[in-house]
Amino acid sequence: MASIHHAERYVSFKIVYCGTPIGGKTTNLQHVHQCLDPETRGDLISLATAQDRTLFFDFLAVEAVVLNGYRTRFHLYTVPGQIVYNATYQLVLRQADGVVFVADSQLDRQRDNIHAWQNFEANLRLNGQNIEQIPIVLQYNKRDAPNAAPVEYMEYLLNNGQQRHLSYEAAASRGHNVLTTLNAVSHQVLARFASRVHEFDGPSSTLSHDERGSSADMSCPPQMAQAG
Ligand SMILES: Nc1nc2c(ncn2[C@@H]2O[C@H](COP(=O)(O)OP(=O)(O)OP(=O)(O)O)[C@@H](O)[C@H]2O)c(=O)[nH]1
Ligand SMILES: [Mg+2]
Repeated sequence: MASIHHAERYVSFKIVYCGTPIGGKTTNLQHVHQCLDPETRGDLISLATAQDRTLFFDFLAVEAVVLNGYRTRFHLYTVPGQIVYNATYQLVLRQADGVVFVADSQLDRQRDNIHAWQNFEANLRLNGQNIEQIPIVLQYNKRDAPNAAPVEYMEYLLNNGQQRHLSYEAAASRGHNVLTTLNAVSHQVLARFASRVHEFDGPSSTLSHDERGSSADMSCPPQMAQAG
């Protein structure tokens, strides 16, 4: 849930990377960490098993646009993919302001993608949220894999509800479309915040109408810009 810190003059939001086990959630955060100016991001905190599977979660804080004197800070988390850690998954997902669902494009992972989506929906529900209430962006990762399924097929499997989500093709290990995905979900989170800002005991009175919806993208330095 968005929280407003008047003394330090910033608003923080929670964005959670869910998705298919070993689909590339941690790789997304690693790229964001590597790519952004250290002035605008904190350290990447990762708790992983010896096999590099996420044990609890990864965490990275990034700063973005300024809303009328208030900085915006996005707290990025990944959930653990292994089903034995589902209690942790649910806890990390609690009160998320936005979600990136990272699906694995490889043809033999499509069943796992569907199970992961069902598990995501179930965990949202157990937390008292649902997919209609929260900004969700889909990322079809590992597009570089030789056995990548057609995007139309993945859309049919995963993005077939009444409410269509934005979706991006990505290759997180090369950085392709990692920031594009993050910017898309943060735009949606800011837009939703702007529409509900009256509910907060926050800087609403100091935000003019235009400024509430304003946003600027997080971007890579020029030498990494092509990675997106
Ligand atoms: N070919 C390819 N491999 C990728 C890509 N993104 C991630 N990987 C690889 O996929 C494996 C799993 O990546 P992680 O980022 O650890 O996946 P995860 O979703 O965090 O995994 P869990 O936390 O264990 O569920 C690693 O070997 C990555 O290098 C990609 O775009 N293309
Ligand atoms: Mg991980």
